[in-house]
Amino acid sequence: MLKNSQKDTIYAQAHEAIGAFQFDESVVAVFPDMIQRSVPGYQTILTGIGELTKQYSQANTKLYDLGCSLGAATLTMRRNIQVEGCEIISIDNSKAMIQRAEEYLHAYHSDVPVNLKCADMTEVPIENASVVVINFTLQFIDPEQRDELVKRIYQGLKPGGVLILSEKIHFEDQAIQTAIENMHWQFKRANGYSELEISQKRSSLENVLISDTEAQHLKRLNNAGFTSASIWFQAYNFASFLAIK
Ligand code: GEK
Repeated sequence: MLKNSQKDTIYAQAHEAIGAFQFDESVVAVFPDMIQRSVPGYQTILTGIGELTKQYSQANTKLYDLGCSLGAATLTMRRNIQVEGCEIISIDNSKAMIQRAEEYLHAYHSDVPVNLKCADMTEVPIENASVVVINFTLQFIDPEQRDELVKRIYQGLKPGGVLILSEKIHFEDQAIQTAIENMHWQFKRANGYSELEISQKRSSLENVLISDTEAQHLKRLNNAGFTSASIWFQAYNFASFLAIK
């Protein structure tokens, strides 16, 4: 588990214009605090990723953490591998994230090699994989590129391998969408975010975080070839899917 760094106050003051959200140095500095106070169930999902890594990592294979940020999922995967000859490949396209992730990962000892790369996850080859994690990052990828990426992951997985995909989701039914979105905002208020922070963050994520519904995710997973796919955890509008090859 990553230690809390600085408190996230990025949107605490009124901004004259809200630019599109970027994973730059100011976000990196507050990231562990930001994600814990914004994503309900984040810690439980990390614990689940560890459990699933224990169950599904296969000897002499690769494990991927795509959109790794500071490496929280990488750390829990690394701690839970119980077979020989594994390597973790962790990818993020923000240089500032990868630099800080290096420091976090080196702070703990492990015999499992981690290959941290600053790259676009849509361009990274996936091969000989037993576990692929995308923890809250597919939502930032151009929707037109999502099917292809999930297909390539399916093809790069060994039989019995898994994709663990966590995402913010939305609901077709407008009344349900409103109710659950309100619960998420209440979660943020309870974690100390003000109305101004919530609304400015919301504007900055518009057109940057493009969510799908549960049905869209399951259809994409099935079309890619995964016959077994289901949500294994959900807290409000944040869900994690398990797909088994
Ligand atoms: C965690 N998984 O703590 N290629 C690679 N990385 C990308 C791309 C891309 N095309 N687009 C965005 N990113 C982490 C949390 S955060 C989720 C993931 C959030 C990266 C981006 O730089 C950022 O670090 C990450 O995806 C999303 O378990 O902030 O809501």
